[in-house]
Amino acid sequence: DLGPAAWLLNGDLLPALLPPRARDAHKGAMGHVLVVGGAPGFGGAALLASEAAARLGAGKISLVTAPEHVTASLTYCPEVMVHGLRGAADLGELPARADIVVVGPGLGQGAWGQGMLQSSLMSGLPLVVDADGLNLLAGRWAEERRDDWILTPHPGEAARLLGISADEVEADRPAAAAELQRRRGGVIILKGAGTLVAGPMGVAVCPYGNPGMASGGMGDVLSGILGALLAQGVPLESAARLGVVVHAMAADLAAREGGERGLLAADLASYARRLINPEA
Ligand code: NPW
Ligand code: AMP
Ligand code: MG
Repeated sequence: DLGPAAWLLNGDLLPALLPPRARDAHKGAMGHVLVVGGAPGFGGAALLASEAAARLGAGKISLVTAPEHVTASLTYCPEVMVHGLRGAADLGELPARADIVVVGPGLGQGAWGQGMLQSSLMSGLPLVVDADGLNLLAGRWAEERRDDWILTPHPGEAARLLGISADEVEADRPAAAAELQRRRGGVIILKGAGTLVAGPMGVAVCPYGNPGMASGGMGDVLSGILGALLAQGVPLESAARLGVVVHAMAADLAAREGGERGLLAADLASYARRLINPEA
């Protein structure tokens, strides 16, 4: 048994997955992304995801974060509607107004994060689950399975979800990605050099990306990119493939200009924007 074959993703073909904007487009028709994360100490993660969602063309972005991060978030990215909430009980109508939820960047695994994940799961919306959202899925939500979510584990998070070591994940990445997809449904993005996208269409590998991406916040940007593509109507597995390629190719463009060392997660969004606007 050779295990799941991995198809090579081709960056030239993928921007065609994102339809051109109608002349009469308006922000209400371009999708509303709700980003949930940013527990105390991790405010940057959810902010990076929100900024990336804005740069990738989402019509509106709402960010739910810890109250202490509100002022800095508004200063950094005023296009984002920032809600500093003390707990999930204060979410109110926010999920009902959104089209898609990105939950997990900097979420933490305490009571605040658990309540936020529970509400996100109950929203009925398609989800992108990353970072601490995945760590919580590995524990309290071990049986949770969806067809309308994208999970974005790095090898450490994949190991927690599978109950094995990160070395074992790395020893057979296509098998780990396929097994996660079998258990959890939806689309699995197994990150790291040669990111894999496992979904109903099979397992695909991303040939782009570089070691400059080995720095904090890079994964949080990917989750925001995915949220924006889903909000604009790209189907789940296509959004996963397109998002992974745009994220990695953006990092390659950024590294070509400034080098790999010192590449920042926040550098990616402007390059990703160029990639999804090939006419620019
Ligand atoms: P090691 O270290 O080699 O033993 P964690 P996190 C492994 C937030 N952030 N190949 C690694 O193994 C996130 O959003 C906030 C192999 C280690 O065991 C989360 O909410 C930021 N192994 C929270 O912090 C910026 C690999 O995984 C473990 C691997 C914690 O997330 C940073 C490390 O992962 C961050 O995004 C690979 N390629 N990659 C902010 N600015 O606010 C990882 N591992 O323990 O899940 O910690 O990813 O930092
Ligand atoms: P995270 O660990 O969640 O911040 O995610 C890191 C992001 O950077 C993922 O999208 C990885 O695929 C990417 N990345 C990290 N290191 C490399 C590498 N050496 N080559 C290619 N991509 C990488
Ligand atoms: Mg991460």
